[in-house]
Amino acid sequence: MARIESYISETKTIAFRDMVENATTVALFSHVNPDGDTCGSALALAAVLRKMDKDVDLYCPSEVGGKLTFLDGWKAYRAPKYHEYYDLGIAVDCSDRARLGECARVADFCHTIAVIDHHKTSCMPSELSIVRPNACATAELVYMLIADAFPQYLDKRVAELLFAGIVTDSGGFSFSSVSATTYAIGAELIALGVKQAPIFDHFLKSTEKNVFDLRNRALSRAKFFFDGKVGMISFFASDFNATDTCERDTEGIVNFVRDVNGVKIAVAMTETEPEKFKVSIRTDDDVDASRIAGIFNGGGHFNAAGCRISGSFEEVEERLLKACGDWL
Ligand SMILES: [Mn+2]
Repeated sequence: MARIESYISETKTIAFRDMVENATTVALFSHVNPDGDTCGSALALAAVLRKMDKDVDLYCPSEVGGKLTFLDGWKAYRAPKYHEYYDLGIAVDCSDRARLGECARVADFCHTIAVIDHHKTSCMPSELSIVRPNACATAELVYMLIADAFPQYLDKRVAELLFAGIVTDSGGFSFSSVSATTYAIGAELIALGVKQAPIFDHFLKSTEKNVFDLRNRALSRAKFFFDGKVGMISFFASDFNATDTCERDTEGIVNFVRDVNGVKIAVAMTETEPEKFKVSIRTDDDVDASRIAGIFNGGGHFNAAGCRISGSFEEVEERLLKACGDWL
């Protein structure tokens, strides 16, 4: 089998290896509203670093729960020890400081910061930046780093965490961001003992009944504009109350709108506080979602991006529709 060509230069791989080897205490950071990629990647690194006898803490500004409890070691996010100082902080899948939320203050007390990320709009300040937007998941980059720098610690447990990261960010190896390299890494991980079917089922198919109810409420109110090229759904506090769900349960529902034939831009608005909305934008291959999100100081990937907008529902909807209309 052909060896997987790393996206990361030898210089950066060696710099990363040296940073890790020279550190005793390491803080790993996952982004706000965490997903399988940020947590799978951070937990895989944590497993490797612990085998090297590093003192590792995991930080996430949001609660790590729901589907992420499938990931081996997830409970470590609950009880970081809050060292006053870390030799090394590694921000994983985190495109800017704001996405660290209150954990940014922990990052401030790290002697050195390394960033491993694949967002197009990545701008997190660091001493070592490993940002490769051609990777479909940060887990791909973490695989490359571990395989080149610490291959002796790449075991089945680490492989499962990385596989979960790739599956969630690639829509099960289906998005246009997926490359031959993604499949090659998937094959390596399966060769290490990963059982793919339960991971696909868990992250892509299984749904709690209350999340199913939330999805039905939102989709039943979907609206379409510009001859069906733009589809919009919204989630309000009343939806979460009625179905006993929360913001993180909206994950992926917007894709049902994007999947409607003719839709080029799908938008989900989530009311996080009165007059404050978190916006998710999903597009087909003709439209750059990160540029639409950028109009509102957000960012992300070509086909998946987000931003936050304040205002009444009607105002925010109108501003978003105008931005979408300008792109069509
Ligand atoms: Mn990611």
